[in-house]
Amino acid sequence: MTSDTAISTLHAWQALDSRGKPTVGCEVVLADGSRGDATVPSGASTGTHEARELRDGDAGRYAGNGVLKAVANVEGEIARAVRCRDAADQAALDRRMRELDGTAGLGRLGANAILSVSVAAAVAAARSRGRELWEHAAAMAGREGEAPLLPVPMVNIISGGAHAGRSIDVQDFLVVPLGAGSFAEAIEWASRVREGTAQVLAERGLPVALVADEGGLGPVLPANRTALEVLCRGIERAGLALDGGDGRGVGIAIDIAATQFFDRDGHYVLAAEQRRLTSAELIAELAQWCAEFPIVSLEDALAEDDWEGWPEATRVLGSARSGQHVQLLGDDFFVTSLDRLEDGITARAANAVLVKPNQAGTLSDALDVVRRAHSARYTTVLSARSGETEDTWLADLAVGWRTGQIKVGSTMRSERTAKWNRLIRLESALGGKAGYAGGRELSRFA
Ligand code: 2PG
Ligand code: MG
Repeated sequence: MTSDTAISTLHAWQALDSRGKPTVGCEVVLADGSRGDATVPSGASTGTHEARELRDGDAGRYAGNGVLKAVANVEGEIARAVRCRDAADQAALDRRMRELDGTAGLGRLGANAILSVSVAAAVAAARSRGRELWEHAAAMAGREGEAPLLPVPMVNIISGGAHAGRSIDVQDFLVVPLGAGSFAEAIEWASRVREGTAQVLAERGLPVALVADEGGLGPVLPANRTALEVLCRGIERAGLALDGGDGRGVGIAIDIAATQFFDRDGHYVLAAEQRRLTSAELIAELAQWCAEFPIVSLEDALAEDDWEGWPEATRVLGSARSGQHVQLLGDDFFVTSLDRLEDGITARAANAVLVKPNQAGTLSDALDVVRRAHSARYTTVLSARSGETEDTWLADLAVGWRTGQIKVGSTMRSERTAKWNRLIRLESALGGKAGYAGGRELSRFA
């Protein structure tokens, strides 16, 4: 007998992401008629080791970025392989697709194709059972009985690097509203900081050339540290306090995205400042920043394969803020890969993992990374990509999987606000039933 949640049909299409680049959309229909759909994101500063998107490569349409081959794979090979399989058994479904692809990076069928099915199946299974997606995600993680947990947001204010025409080398400067008492209040604080920072930039005559890819400010700045100074003044302008270690103020998170400016002979090239640094020199520079500014999290402080530097960076920078814990977050370094995380744990490299489902290629693989991270006392930040859609499944995963933190971009642009709004709505609907991770989350295992 087929179960209600057996997959009956898959339908896929080529959608557009927030950069106007094609991405895969997919709908899964189950035996009981329940439907779930999903569109998948795409990065600009991608790590070498992440799962592979399949793009058409013909220069004629969308400059080769079309995803019609991936769409055809969903409706052809993948549909044939998963038909009649149980959408409620996420692990088995994802395993089947991984076997079918047969490559480590899922590049044959496309990680974009596979993830779209993985997520759409979860959405359909949740609907079939009359559950919210976060509840289904909690069940998937074996945490059904626990209170849902709203994550602390890490919110983009200033961008450089690959997200803003490389006006500065460092990619993203974000705020973590440590002292806010709820998710909604944290977003309100971040929104005020964005406005305050825009005012400070305007007063200093620093032109904001563009709204960056994730909705942050993309100013032309003379040096990377100028962004930190301006951000601090922006926080104060917003009437908020810089984090002083008591958890009441606003902390700064930086995505250095160091892979992006690491050259072949092993140097970190700060083009905006015409400087070339060794790994040790970059660590020293960042330690200086941590001593001067209220930095609570450093993402990709070093390049993706700088395995010598990462343990040192973790040792030095993890406590570079006079006794305060600093989160050392691996993005391109871990690429949401269990194997790389294991190596990192063994090497004592980093103390936190950025989790991007499309780096892994399936929901189950991403969930395995969250679980392993927590068991090794690494904190987790669920993250959107710089190329996103209006879809909101990421917000539900953060709550159900209890990742504790989430990074989605700035407080404007609909593909960003869609996720914040989903979390605000969940917080309001769940009321006292839900917890809010709060600012202590970043140092929960320290
Ligand atoms: C990152 C992400 C999101 P991208 O580097 O953390 O900010 O960017 O999606 O371009 O990799
Ligand atoms: Mg990053």
